[in-house]
Amino acid sequence: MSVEVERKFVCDAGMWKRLEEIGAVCIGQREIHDQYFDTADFELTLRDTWLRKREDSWELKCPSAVGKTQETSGEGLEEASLCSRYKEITSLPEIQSRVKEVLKHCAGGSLNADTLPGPLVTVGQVSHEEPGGPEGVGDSWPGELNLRCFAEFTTARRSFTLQEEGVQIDLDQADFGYTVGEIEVLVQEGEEVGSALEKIERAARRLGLTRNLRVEGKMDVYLQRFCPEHYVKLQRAHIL
Ligand code: TPP
Repeated sequence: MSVEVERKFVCDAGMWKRLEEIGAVCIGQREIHDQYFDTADFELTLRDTWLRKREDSWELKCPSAVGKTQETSGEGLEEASLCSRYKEITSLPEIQSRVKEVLKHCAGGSLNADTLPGPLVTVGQVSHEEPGGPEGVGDSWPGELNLRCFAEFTTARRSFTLQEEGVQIDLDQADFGYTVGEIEVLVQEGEEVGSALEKIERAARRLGLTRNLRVEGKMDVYLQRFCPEHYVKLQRAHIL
């Protein structure tokens, strides 16, 4: 399983030119439609667990302990504090079991995950329970877990690579009027994160980015605008 180490940055009007100057290669551009899901009490996101449907695929981002010990001292400290790291899970059965696990541990949780149905496969409007069967591709499963969509937006993304560094740089323009950049390195779980932080720091320096700046992600801005009460709760929980 891979862990995504990333640093967000302010994407100003000069960024395209700077990317070109440092030899970044454009590797594509696409529109991404995201729907984020949680319970009515936000039991997932308050545990820093982010379930989304991106186009037609389910993804779960959850905290990773990768490299935490390396952050307590040393030169990488500043870069480490600017970078987030999340496990990204894309296998639907694994996503479903992790989500159930998180909900099971929620105090006063609205459901008993032990009695939840197994993977579901939807055929037309009819859902069939298929324990151990093919991957649950039907979209009735979020409802079965009392999950509903709380955020939905589309992002125009342009991706670049700095091949010699092994980093990807994404410039994201969300349809609710927010633009942000991300420098990203994928690390295999269990691998050390120090070299990823160094790569990100080198790329950031080459892009002329100011240090010490925590930049808001798309979700920070979306929640501030459209779910301000939940945003405050996430801030109090030190998740955003
Ligand atoms: N943004 C920052 C700067 N810090 C965080 N801890 C989070 C977001 C929490 N978080 C982790 S994964 C996630 C969120 C909101 C879902 C969105 O991830 P993001 O990397 O913003 O979007 P992507 O690049 O995957 O489209």
